[in-house]
Amino acid sequence: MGCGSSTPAAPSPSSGTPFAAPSTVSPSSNKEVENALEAAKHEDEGKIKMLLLGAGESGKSTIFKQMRLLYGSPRSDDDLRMFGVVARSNIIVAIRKLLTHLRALGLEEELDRESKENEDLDTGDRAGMTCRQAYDELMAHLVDNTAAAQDDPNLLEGDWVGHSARAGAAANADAKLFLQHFENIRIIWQSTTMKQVWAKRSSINVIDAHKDYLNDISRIADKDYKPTTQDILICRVRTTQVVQEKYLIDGIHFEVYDVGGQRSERRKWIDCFDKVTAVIFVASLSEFDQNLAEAKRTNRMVEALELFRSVCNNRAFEETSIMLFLNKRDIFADKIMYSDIAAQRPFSDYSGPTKDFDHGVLYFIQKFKDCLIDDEFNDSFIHVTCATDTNNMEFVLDSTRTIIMTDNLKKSGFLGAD
Ligand SMILES: Nc1nc2c(ncn2[C@@H]2O[C@H](COP(=O)(O)OP(=O)(O)O)[C@@H](O)[C@H]2O)c(=O)[nH]1
Ligand SMILES: [Mg+2]
Repeated sequence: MGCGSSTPAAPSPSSGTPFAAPSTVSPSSNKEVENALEAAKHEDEGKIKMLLLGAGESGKSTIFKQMRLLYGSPRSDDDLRMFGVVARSNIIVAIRKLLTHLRALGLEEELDRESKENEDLDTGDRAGMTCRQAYDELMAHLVDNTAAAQDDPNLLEGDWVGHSARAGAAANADAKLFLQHFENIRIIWQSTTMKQVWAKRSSINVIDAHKDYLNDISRIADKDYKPTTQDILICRVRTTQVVQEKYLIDGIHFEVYDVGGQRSERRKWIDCFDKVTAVIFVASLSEFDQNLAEAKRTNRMVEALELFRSVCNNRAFEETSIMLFLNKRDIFADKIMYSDIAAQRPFSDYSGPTKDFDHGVLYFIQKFKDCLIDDEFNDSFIHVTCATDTNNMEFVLDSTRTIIMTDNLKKSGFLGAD
C-alpha cells in the first residue's frame, strides 16, 4: 500500500481549475469531440477518489454524513422526513433488544420491586403506570406480539415527519409503533432496572449512540419533530448499496464512496476499487469487548484488524493512501472504566494499566500497525476520532484532505518522498 512512498505515473492532482462536465458538451465537430474527451480525461485525472471502508457499525456512514454536512448542500425536507422515520424506528429496535435482555438477565423481579417502591413514594410523573406495567405492555406489543395490533388511522395526522416511502416499510411500521408506545418506552427507560440492563449491553448489539434518542423520547414523539443535525448523525440506516457523493472543495473534485460493512456486503466493494486515491479505514475502538452481529463468536476488533490487513495488503491499493480512523473514542473512554482490555481473550497480552485511555489507544494503534507486512505506517495517517462530533470531524477531515493531497502529489512525482 502507499503510505508515504513515492511512485511515478499515478494520476496528477488538479490545478484547481473547474472542470467542464462532459454531459453538458454537445460536440458538433471532431475537434469538439476531442476537446470533450480531453476534458473528461482531465476530470478523471484530477479528482480525488476516496473510499470509506471498515466493518459494519464502525462509523463509515456517519463520517460520510459529516462530509455532506461540512462540504455539501443542506438536507431537503424529504431527507429530514426519512431520517425522522428512521430515528423513531431505531428507538424501537433498541428498546426491543433491551427488553428482551432484561428478561434474559432475570431482572423482572427487580422491576416489580422498583414499581412497588415508586408506588410507595408516589413520585408523580408516571402517567399512572408503573415501570412493570409499562414493561408488560411493551413486551406484549413489541417483543412477544401477544397483544392485538392497534390500528389508529389518525396516528400520523398533523405529524411533520409522518410517513416516508424512502425509509422502507419496516422502518415506517416501527415508527408508528414508536408513536403508539413512546410513553411506556420513556417510563421503562427511566427505570433503575433498565440502567442495569444498559450497563450489561455488550452482548446484544444495541447502538450506544441511541442512548441520546432514548433520553429524548418526548421531543422525538412530538408532532412538530424535525430531526436535528445530531439526530441525523446518530441515525442508523444499514448501508446495503455503494453510495457516492461528489464535492468540490477548494477547487478539487472529491468523489467519496460509502459501502456496507457487513460480511455479506463486502463483495460489492470490489466494484469501487479502480483508481482509488485514498481509503479511510474506519475501526471502532469501543468494540474490543463485542462480537459481530453476523458471526456471534467473532470479536469485532479482531474482525476489524483482519479486514484492515486485507485492505492494506490488497494489490488494488498499492498506490492508494490509507488513512486509519480509530473511531468511537468517546464510547471507548466510557467503556474502559468498567471493561478491562486484558480480560478479552484476543487482547490478553495487554499489559498497560486498566481504565487508561492513552495506553489503551496506543495498544490498539500498535495492533493495527502490526497488520502491515512491509510498510511503515506514518502516524499522521492515523486519527483517533469521534464521528458524531462535528468539530472533531471538521478538524480530522481537513487534515486528512491535506495529507491525501500531499501524498498524491508525492506519488505523482510532483513532490519528493519523505
Ligand atoms: N458515540 C458515538 N457513536 C458513533 C460514533 N461513530 C458512529 N457512531 C454511531 O454508531 C452507529 C453506527 O454507525 P454507522 O456510521 O452507521 O456505521 P457503518 O456501518 O460503518 O456505516 C450509528 O448509530 C452512529 O451514530 C462515535 O464516534 N461515537
Ligand atoms: Mg454504513
